Amino acid sequence: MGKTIGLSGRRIFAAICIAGMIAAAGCTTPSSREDRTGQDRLQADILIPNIDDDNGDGIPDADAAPLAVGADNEMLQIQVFPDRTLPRGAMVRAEIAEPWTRFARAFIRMTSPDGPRLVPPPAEVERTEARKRGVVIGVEAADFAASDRPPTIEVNVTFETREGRPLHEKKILCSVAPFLLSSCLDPAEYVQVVKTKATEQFVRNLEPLVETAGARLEIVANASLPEHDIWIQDAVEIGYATDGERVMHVALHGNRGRELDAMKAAAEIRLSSSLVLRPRRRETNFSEDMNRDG
Ligand SMILES: [Ca+2]
Ligand SMILES: [Ca+2]
Repeated sequence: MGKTIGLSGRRIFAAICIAGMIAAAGCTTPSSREDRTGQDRLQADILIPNIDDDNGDGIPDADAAPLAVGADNEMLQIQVFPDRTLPRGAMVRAEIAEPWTRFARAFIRMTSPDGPRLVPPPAEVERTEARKRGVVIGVEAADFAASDRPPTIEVNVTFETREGRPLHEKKILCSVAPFLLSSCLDPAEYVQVVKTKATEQFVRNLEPLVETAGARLEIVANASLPEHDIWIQDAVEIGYATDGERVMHVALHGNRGRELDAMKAAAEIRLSSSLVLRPRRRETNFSEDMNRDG
């Protein structure tokens, strides 16, 4: 019926440590992303899925056109240096390899009078920029890994002549941060509870108890909600993701197709740009987590 949401400093620290270990094991640091060697060295970075709403338009960022350069923390910008001076008119492609093709996007950073912007590939290489700063590839994930989608995204970057003759290829590897389930042992920041005719008295009784515990009660109510669609833990699964530096609160969208799922999705994306939702395929069953989440 209710769900507690919170993330203690200790758990954030633990999450950062875990992600930090991943980064140390297989990822470059931001300052080492520059690849000036000209060799086909593999690069890797950690992506937090870009399913939040940094521009507040109510649409997860990965489902819309890319935001202004620098406005979206979940869009990694990775420099790639061609191994030689490129001929006039050279093009660059950036393609997401399977099985992530439909679940990630790659863009090319281009200059414009209004400042840099990210455009879909292919694009003509800006040779002066490329000599100074390389070609910058924007990469974002649109979902977490799944049983048929390992947590590594491969981006194939190809430089070619204007006529399409390949000149040089590079691969970029990006790790996708895992979804980490929140624990019911975390101190609660707020408690979500569904209020219908069936739960009115329960919600009334709960409110002072939640306040005494130092948390806030968030009542989910809507006239269109069926009286017995009251189990919030079936409608949303809460957790977080981290790249070792940042922690993003994540709420997975319920997959029952019930009214409460959709209502929670709309409410959460309005509530906060750091609390995000995305419909999930029925590969996990939130109901099975009930006993763990409370
Ligand atoms: Ca974002
Ligand atoms: Ca958005």
